Amino acid sequence: MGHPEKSEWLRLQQKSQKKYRFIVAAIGIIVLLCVVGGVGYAYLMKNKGAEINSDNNIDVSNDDKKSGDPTANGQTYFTWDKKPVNLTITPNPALKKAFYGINYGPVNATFPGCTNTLGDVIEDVKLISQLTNRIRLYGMDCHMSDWTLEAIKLLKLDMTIVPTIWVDDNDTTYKRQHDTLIDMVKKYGIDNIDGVSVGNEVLFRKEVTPEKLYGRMADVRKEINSMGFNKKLPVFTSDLGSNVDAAYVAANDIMWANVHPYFGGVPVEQAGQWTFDFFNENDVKPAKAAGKDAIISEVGWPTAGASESAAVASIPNLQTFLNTFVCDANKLNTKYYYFETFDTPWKERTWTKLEGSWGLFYDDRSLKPGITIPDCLVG
Ligand SMILES: *[C@@H]1O[C@H](CO)[C@@H](O)[C@H](O)[C@H]1NC(C)=O
Ligand SMILES: *[C@@H]1O[C@H](CO)[C@@H](O)[C@H](O)[C@H]1NC(C)=O
Ligand SMILES: CC(=O)N[C@H]1CO[C@H](CO)[C@@H](O)[C@@H]1O
Repeated sequence: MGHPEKSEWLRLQQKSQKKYRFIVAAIGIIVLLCVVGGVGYAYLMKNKGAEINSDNNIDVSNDDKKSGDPTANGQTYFTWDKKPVNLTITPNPALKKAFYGINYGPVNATFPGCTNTLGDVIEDVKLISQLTNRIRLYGMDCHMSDWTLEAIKLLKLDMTIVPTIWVDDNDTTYKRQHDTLIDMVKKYGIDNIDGVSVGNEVLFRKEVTPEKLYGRMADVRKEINSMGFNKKLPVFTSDLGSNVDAAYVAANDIMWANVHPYFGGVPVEQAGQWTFDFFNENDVKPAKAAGKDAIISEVGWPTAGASESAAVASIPNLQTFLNTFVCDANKLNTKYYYFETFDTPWKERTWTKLEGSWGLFYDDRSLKPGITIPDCLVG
């Protein structure tokens, strides 16, 4: 297939710049932009001049006070629309534990708004636990990661997370995210953490230099691994699967690659095979040569939004992608985090319909109509 990665890179890069100019000009807000399916939890600061209270950054939820003591008995948790949460998981026969891992962005968890609740995260984790044992998260703000660990604990699940210290071009963001991660690790330990990602697609967005990012990764690795835990926590970043060079391989304990057949403009019938080929060539090979593991940090298919040449967003196409990727990946022992659990209306509001439409579920936790989760169990 030649070198699709190079043209993909250029195309996405140009798209990103166009979009950036448009948003800044049209809306006049600060948007730290990321364009690929793996739009992370960028921070949308509607009011540039606003003072952001440092307490609010960490202590934002209406549920925080109610859940001060997570071990308290008889505690009732509520979702944002005030529904009480029942900690018993009622199995949904439509859901199968077929995914190696899945990407999860809680609703209403967009800093500094943070109107999400622990109750929402518990409801989400009840659902996600029927699809996989592994969750990848995009940031530390709005309690999205520590509450996921809290939910796993409250529900007594054997699940793990990969939290991300979100990195953009603002050192304040990094410090806040970093400190929240360290606090979380102190509070919960690392038994339920598989590794820490420092940034997602930061190199693609060129928000910090590779040297600065790799330096931060080394610092975080040293910091956590000197805290006396009984296992070593891998530290890495995640970036486009095409964005790999020797320094990248050297800096990562594990290679995490976002691989998006959709942005490759691949027709859905070929998208599964394309993903395996692309990942093997660009990521597994260099990782293996360095004696390291490689994991697809994002792979998925959108159900609405603009087509990308031969790649068309629709629910039937999502089903085709699930049918041609998930069980084959499990058979091949390819490790992947499916992108993603829920639609993200905030991304649609901020960017495009396409960005917000990658969920298996709508944001109200209903499975998209006509979607059948493949039935091929993974451990
Ligand atoms: C929670 O749900 C379970 C299963 O549906 C039910 O048996 C139990 O009574 C519920 N608990 C509460 C407190 O509503
Ligand atoms: C960086 O982020 C903080 C809030 O997290 C904000 O107060 C500050 O203005 C930002 N700096 C820049 C240069 O955008
Ligand atoms: C309080 C709040 O922001 N609630 C929002 C949470 O997310 C749902 C689903 O996207 C919205 O409908 C709510 O308005």
